[in-house]
Amino acid sequence: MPPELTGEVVTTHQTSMETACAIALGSNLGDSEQTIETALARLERIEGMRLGVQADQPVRARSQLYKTAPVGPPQPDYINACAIFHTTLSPEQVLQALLATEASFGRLRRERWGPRTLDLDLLFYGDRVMDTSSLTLPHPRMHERAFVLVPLAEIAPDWRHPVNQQTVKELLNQVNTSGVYPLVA
Ligand code: A4P
Ligand code: MG
Repeated sequence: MPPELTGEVVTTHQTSMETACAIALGSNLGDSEQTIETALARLERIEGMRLGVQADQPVRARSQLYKTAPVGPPQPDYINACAIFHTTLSPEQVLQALLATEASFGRLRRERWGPRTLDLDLLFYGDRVMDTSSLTLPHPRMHERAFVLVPLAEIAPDWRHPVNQQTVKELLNQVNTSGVYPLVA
């Protein structure tokens, strides 16, 4: 495993310094595979963001890439992936980092759920539950989306959703995963 994919294993989602957060990446415009790899590299370079491992899960901190059928209006297939970062940033600062990274790929917001060069969603920030005009945690639609749960279950199967108390693996068992395939290089 490359060194950047390893990290110390923390015993809780929240240490005095860092909080584990789960991020979903999606793209269906342009060279989506390259976009997701570059986006991960850019996120790693942000001060206070460290690609890490999930509590008690000394496994890869990023999933493989998946090809997924689009949810929403007709549009090209997506490439999706998930990653876990350990961060010293606040939830709002993580969101700003995600929005800035989306913008760095030239994303323009048009149609809701429409095609995009890069979509970055904050799924979990530790066990934080919040709902403000700019940020809802956990992400409000993550629990019903196979294109999120399949990659997330690969790297964080036992992370418990702080609202419905089900693990990612349990949530995955309740959704239809047809249309979500590992991308074979
Ligand atoms: N926002 C609030 N909470 C969060 C959060 N937890 N994470 C706010 C990220 N953003 C959050 O997001 C709009 C605003 O949501 C942000 O400015 C932030 O303040 P957006 O990304 O501009 O809107 P959107 O993505 O067009 O809409 P939405 O509802 O977030 O779309 P989703 O849910 O992200 O779905 N099909 C496949 N197969 N794969 C996909 O990745 N993605 C979508 C987009 C649709 N269909 C897909 C996929
Ligand atoms: Mg989004």
